[in-house]
Amino acid sequence: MQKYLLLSVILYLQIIGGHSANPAKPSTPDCPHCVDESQYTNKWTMPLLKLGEKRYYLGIFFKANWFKAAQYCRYHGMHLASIASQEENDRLEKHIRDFGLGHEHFWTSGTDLADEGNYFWMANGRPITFTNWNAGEPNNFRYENGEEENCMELWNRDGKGLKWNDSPCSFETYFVCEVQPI
Ligand SMILES: [Ca+2]
Ligand SMILES: [Ca+2]
Repeated sequence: MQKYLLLSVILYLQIIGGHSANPAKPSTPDCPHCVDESQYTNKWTMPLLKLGEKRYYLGIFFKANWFKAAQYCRYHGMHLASIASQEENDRLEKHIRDFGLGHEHFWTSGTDLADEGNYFWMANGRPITFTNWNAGEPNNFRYENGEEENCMELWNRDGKGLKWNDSPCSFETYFVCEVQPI
């Protein structure tokens, strides 16, 4: 009996120790984009980027079509990103540019797959209110294989910054995941 009691105490101490061995790392002047993950430690183990009130994960280690990018975000408890305001747009754009990836394409959760011409954010189901489309977009370009453009990406097409463009959902590129506010 004593043996079991001792075992229980050891297990208990290991559990307590496990929690305290993983302290939060809040933002500091040296690491302005570090995230205080204390309340997320158990759910998100990925390096999150804090910009304003939102937390993102930049998918830049592999390129994926829109669906696989969305799947990757979901697998890690997130969604492809939504952009609700100029501030969110500017913060994200600045970070991607500062990261040296301003020339790349990034998937967001914007799509008109359900209803051509009516874009909404798959991340939260909300219609798009703030917009940042590039000139002439979304143009729903139709390709030779019949595929049209139904998924929204950020792309610096003509040196005007990371504007929005509708692109074929099968296109493989980088992506931005976001943590949904609790
Ligand atoms: Ca379309
Ligand atoms: Ca387009």
